[in-house]
Amino acid sequence: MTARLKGAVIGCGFFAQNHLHGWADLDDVEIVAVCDVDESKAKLAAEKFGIARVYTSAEAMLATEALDFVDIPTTMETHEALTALAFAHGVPVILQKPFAPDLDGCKRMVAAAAAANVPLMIHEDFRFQNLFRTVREILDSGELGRLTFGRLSWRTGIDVYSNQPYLVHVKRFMIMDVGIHLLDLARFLFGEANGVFCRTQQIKEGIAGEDAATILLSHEQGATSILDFSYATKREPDPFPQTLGEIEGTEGTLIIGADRVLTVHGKDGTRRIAVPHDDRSWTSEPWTQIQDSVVHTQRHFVDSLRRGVEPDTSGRDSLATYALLEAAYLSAARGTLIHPDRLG
Ligand code: NAD
Ligand code: 89V
Repeated sequence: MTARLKGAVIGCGFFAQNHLHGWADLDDVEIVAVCDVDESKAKLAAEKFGIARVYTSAEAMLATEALDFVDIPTTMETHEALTALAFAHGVPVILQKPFAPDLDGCKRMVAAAAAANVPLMIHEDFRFQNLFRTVREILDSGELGRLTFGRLSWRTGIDVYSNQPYLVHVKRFMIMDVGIHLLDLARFLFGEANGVFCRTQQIKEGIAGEDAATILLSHEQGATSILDFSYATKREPDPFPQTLGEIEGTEGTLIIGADRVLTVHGKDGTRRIAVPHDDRSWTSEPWTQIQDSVVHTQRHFVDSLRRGVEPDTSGRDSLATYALLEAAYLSAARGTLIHPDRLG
């Protein structure tokens, strides 16, 4: 593998701007080409980030460029065709969430990556936030004892539809867009889950899918977790895009408070930890914690490629997250508890 990995970005839309900034922050990576079916977006990205070549066809780009990886921050309906192209050229992929419209699509892509022997990582960035790296360290220290309960809460009233207008039309909206982050976090913090109960709500009028949901998970290691998330919550100050909540164990409790303040109630009393941002030149509130996590996700992908190891949120690993998502939608439709391992 070359000293500086040569990568390309397919899709130069809204969130890709964070990806492009992130890659520019990694000294051992060079983005040599960008591609978008909308040429103006690809050209704009190339100019802004000093990228040599512009394409409007991913097929032409992969046939021309010698790439160490491609980054695909497009929306999910394009993922299967674009990953197939990369796999056909033996090029590793980092793919923005959501992985695919349903679990079967995720499984097909994992099988295609395995058949081509090509690494596939899902860009699932919440677990790479500074906040949740710190939470993980506290859990690993054993300070809270055996985990018994967790709540992860993500509620906002921001106008998500102006930056991401396609969300008005998607039938699987809130669990796919935000719930998937919390399902991944729940696995990261509490371990695998074997039971899912979910209730969805559509609060805003005129949208195609649910804009609020509450999920209850039973975890194999004994904890119960509750994930609640909404794009229809009116409150001031609006905590967007913060995940709040609490984690209880047999020896203590951790409160995930606003503005990245953690409060740990342990055997030795109470302490507070203020988790800082990275202080990057291009990040801005309220997005900073997510923007920082984009770079950490990319760093993990590159390090995994260099070491020849499977990344934490590989396509294969992410099947367990998307099985929970599928179970949540089924639970909401049926009104019953679903065991994700029995989905078939
Ligand atoms: P977008 O529509 O703004 O950008 C997608 C871009 O991909 C567009 O410019 C489009 O022209 C291009 N594109 C589509 N098909 C293509 C193809 N075949 N070849 C080349 N280019 C193609 O979308 P967005 O709002 O940036 O969202 C992209 C994804 O990022 C979504 O899946 C969304 O859920 C995700 N997202 C993640 C986070 C996060 O925190 N991780 C935040 C926001 C959005
Ligand atoms: O992930 C997403 O698509 C965004 C969020 C704000 C949750 O990061 O909507």
